Amino acid sequence: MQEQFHMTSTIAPTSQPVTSGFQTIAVATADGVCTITLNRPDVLNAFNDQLTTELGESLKAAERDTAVRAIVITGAGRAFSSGQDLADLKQKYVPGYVPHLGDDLRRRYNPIIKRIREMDKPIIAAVNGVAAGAGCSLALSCDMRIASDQASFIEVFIHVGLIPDSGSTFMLPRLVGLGKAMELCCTGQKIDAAEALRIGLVNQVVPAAELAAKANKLAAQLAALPARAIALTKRLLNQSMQNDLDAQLDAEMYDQETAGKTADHHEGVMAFLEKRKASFQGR
Ligand code: T3D
Repeated sequence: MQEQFHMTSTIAPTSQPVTSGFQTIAVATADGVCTITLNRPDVLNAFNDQLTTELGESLKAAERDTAVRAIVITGAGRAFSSGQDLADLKQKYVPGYVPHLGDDLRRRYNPIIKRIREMDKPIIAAVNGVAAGAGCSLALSCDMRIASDQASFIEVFIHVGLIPDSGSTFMLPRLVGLGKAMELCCTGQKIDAAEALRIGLVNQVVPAAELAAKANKLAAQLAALPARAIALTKRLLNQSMQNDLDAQLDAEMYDQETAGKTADHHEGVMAFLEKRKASFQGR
């Protein structure tokens, strides 16, 4: 019965080569899926200024590109990301220097996290290796996480005398509960992929060799579904974290009114009744 709702993608097959112009990330778009690869493998994809700038720019471009319907973020080499580049900080930490890490977050990290959380398009973290500090936060901020069996997660901030930032104190308790979040943040212990799955930190764990293909398959699946309904669903689920029931029921009412007017809703109903696969247009 549900079979009739299975979709066929009507996204024009497009395949752009890896975008040039970026040095610390690689971006490739094909068939509605934009894959952004953090690309400083020698330092486990640590975030220097250039990487946060390029990541921010690539997300903005993907958000604006109507050919992109889903995004995958992953890392090159053996890590997802080791967080802030500590060598960059060390360069600045000469006697008399007063760090303003709050400014740094406002300027570099927070806009990335907000864009990921607020953008209409679904974003998958394909966590290929260690995700530490702000690298862990980046993975947590995505809408779904697929981890390789080689992945691990560390709220490492405490080991450098910092608090969990880039949204970790927001996302982590919502994903794993307050007590577990407290434990992970205050001990800075590393957890492997199996434990991450057990506590609900990731959606699935796959063999390392299959990670890219599985993440791309899920992203392509999302890209072929009704884009407006996906966008509204993402927003509603995020709003539910702050809303009471009345407010949430109102929000559902409002957004269903919108979804009901889309061509994709009409197509989905017709496809079911005509016992054929739906062909969604993303409008
Ligand atoms: O600026 C602000 O606004 C503050 C914001 C802060 C946000 C944060 O993210 S704070 C947290 C910063 N990150 C860390 O403290 C993590 C540091 N790294 C590690 O603890 C470990 O590297 C890992 C647990 C992630 C992985 O360990 P392991 O044993 O697999 O690898 P490794 O040997 O430690 O690292 C491999 C190389 O990457 C090594 O370089 P080398 O010796 O081969 O030349 C190492 O120095 C380098 N590397 C790893 N992480 C970083 C890094 N270099 C610079 N910054 C890093 N974060």
